[in-house]
Amino acid sequence: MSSSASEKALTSEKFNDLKLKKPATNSVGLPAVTSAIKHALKYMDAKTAFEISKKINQKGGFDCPGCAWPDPDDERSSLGEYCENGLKAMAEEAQNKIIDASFFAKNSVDELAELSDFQIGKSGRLAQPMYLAKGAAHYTAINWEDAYKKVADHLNNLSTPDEAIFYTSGRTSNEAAFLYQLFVRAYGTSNLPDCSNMCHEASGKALSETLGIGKGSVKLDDIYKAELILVVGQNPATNHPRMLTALEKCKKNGGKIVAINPLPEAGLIKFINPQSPQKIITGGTKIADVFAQVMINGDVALIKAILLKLVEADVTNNAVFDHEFIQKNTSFYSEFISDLKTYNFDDCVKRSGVSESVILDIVDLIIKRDKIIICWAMGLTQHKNAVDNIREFVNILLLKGSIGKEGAGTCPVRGHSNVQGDRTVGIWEAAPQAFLDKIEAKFNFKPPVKHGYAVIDAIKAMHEKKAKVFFGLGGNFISAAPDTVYTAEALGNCDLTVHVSTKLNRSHLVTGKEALILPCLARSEKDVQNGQEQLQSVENSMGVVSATKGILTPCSNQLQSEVAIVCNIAHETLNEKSTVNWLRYIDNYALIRDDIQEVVAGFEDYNNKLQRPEGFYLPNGARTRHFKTKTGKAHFSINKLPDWQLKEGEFMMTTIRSHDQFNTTIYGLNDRYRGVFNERRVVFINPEDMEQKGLMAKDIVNITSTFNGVMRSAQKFKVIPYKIPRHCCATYFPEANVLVPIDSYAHTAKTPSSKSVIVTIEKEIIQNIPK
Ligand SMILES: Nc1nc2c(c(=O)[nH]1)N[C@H]1C(S)=C(S)[C@@H](COP(=O)(O)OP(=O)(O)OC[C@H]3O[C@@H](n4cnc5c(=O)[nH]c(N)nc54)[C@H](O)[C@@H]3O)O[C@H]1N2
Ligand SMILES: Nc1nc2c(c(=O)[nH]1)N[C@H]1C(S)=C(S)[C@@H](COP(=O)(O)OP(=O)(O)OC[C@H]3O[C@@H](n4cnc5c(=O)[nH]c(N)nc54)[C@H](O)[C@@H]3O)O[C@H]1N2
Ligand SMILES: [Mo]
Repeated sequence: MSSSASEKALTSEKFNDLKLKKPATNSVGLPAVTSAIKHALKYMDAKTAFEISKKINQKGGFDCPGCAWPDPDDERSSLGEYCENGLKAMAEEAQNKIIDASFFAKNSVDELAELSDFQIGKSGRLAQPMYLAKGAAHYTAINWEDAYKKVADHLNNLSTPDEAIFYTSGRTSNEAAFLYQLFVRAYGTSNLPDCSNMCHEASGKALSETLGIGKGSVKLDDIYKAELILVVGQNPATNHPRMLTALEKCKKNGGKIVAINPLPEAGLIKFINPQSPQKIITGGTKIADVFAQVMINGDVALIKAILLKLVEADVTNNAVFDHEFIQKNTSFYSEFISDLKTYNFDDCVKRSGVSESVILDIVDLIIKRDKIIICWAMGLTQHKNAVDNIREFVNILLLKGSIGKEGAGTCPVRGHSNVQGDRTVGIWEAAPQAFLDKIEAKFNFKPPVKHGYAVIDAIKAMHEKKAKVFFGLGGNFISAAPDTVYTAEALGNCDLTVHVSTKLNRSHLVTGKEALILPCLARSEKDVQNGQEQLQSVENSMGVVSATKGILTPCSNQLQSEVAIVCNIAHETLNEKSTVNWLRYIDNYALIRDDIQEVVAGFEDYNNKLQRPEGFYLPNGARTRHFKTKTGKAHFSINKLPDWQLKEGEFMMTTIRSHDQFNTTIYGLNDRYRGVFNERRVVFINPEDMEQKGLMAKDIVNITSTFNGVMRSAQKFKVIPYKIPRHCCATYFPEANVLVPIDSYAHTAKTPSSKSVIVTIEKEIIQNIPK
């Protein structure tokens, strides 16, 4: 009998050979360069690696498919504008192995599901369309026309378009994303969940409410000019390595940096610029001037403690806050101050886990400076109180007038390379009415007004059998989503699951009754349509739209571009009913941009502006103090202290990325900076907690979370003693996603609370597993 969806969804519990070293006290430098080159040459041939390194993130080249950190507006480094992990991302895309029908004939779906995520990823690039028939054990080849027809037949047989779900991951270009959402709306639903729902959705919500725009306000140049930067809940050395170069510049200009994190991440301590031979010799730049080792989910308490001291200081000398800015540009200041005064400083200090002296150091830095930037990522956004976390940090900026001026503002550091652009061009289950009206005016059909499902609701709808077709444009839904077993059951309930992908992943193995794999061109590959090389575009974390053009020969001649796939499916599904001529876009992507500029604000003269090598900035009200909120001013907000409490023996668990992964793509089994080698099924625990529980390094434990009376467990993790606050622990995503309850998510944003899961940890009884 074949395995169930949930059996196939779980990551392998087999151990490797865990080795531990002392965590690093600095990041990047020569080891990063050598590690990147070694990795690249293991999976790519030398010529490809060289070609890539010359074009990646260069003007006229292609955008790194890794993170969304911006490229400098002016000069680009001749030594290469990429990082160790960008090169690893490339090695995944440009690897020299391919997967075709013979691979699937040899390996059944059940057999593939037995492999680890690392092994699945290393199987090779998907090279031809594949189909899994009802009840079949193996995928078999299918031609593109039949594949399109199957998707169209399923979609046209649903009783309502709302029974279909159209997921997007953040690598899709603006052009493909725009057409995709246009198709989904023309088909008749707003079910457009995306990876952002699990990522920066809470930032979008908090920033829209308080500053009138769901994106950050700073430019790269502001980072260089800031007097103080707070880096909160973010591990830049691993996830945005080029950010460290910008932080280094800030420090060189006299700026100070505060890191707020439960873990002493290497990159926050010291950075050795790999582009500077001198720095490699002299030992680099100290990054954080103050490190606040906050309790997991202790951020609101920490900020409240800071705010209370700031108010006290302002009352004493009335020069701490920018009262002119507050008066002229903000609303709800007095309400905010009266609420703040109901909190007790000592209580907040205790709940933050940070010592009073460190808090006073931060307060002192804030008092004396007003060019302040707050940078953050998943450490703030993946909690029940995620929106509050971010709004509370915005309060600090508003008090100081640190928004809409040079060297100051908000900097949510986005994840996927085009996740921000996808949302800008319409991947949004809750798109504003004004956008829908523009679509209607331009394309002559009425898009559905009702909001669709975001990720959590999409999973529930599939679980409850209200949705029957799942379509993924990129991504790896089963491994990225929370509550692995529940999500697997949900996908298993579908009649059809379809994935447009570059690489094999677990979502191709945890399928509906039928499944399709549609292999597409990767960012780095040439996209030639009708004899012409096509250009696409992306938006980075700071709102710059720029062109990207692949340079490599595609790994197979059977791949199609995402644009072509979307257009063909739209044409096949909607055929003569459609008011849009889908097929005309395939031959010339400039036509897509002509239409985007008529629908999306800020894209006027799109094709011409894209010729600028450095790209162009989209308009951003917060940058110029034009706050598009209900009152037309920036809003102070009132946020409660989160009300969780740990019972005896419980831990607050956060799920993090290792240095050797890009989300669910596992590059390797090491986490070099944290001193962990050759293993991912690990849990980081404070040595004092270990002693109390009678645990030794490398002991095997099982982890359980109980939420609303339902128990979820993850078996067999090895214990690692680590400098993490007491009563906290950390595991890697996606191995621990099975513990994240589907119903535990951020209020209003619905980001799964994968950074604060209350768990218990018990030693595994069987002790005959090799350590
Ligand atoms: N190489 C590489 N680059 C990537 C990615 C990748 O997987 N690999 N992923 C991309 C994506 S999609 C994203 S969204 C970003 C993610 O980038 P990050 O947000 O940096 O990634 P995480 O590993 O989730 O790290 C979260 C950080 O928050 C800290 N943290 C955990 N809980 C808390 C808390 O309660 N409070 C505070 N203050 N901090 C906390 C953790 O210790 C960790 O340092 O990176 C992008 N870039
Ligand atoms: N517990 C826990 N869960 C998390 C997180 C966490 O911190 N903790 N982080 C969350 C975050 S921030 C995010 S963004 C999500 C990520 O969720 P996703 O975006 O769904 O996951 P990825 O791992 O980035 O997707 C990788 C797959 O995308 C496909 N792919 C790669 N490049 C391309 C391309 O150019 N085109 C197409 N069509 N496909 C491509 C490949 O097949 C690859 O296997 O996970 C979330 N889940
Ligand atoms: Mo993300």
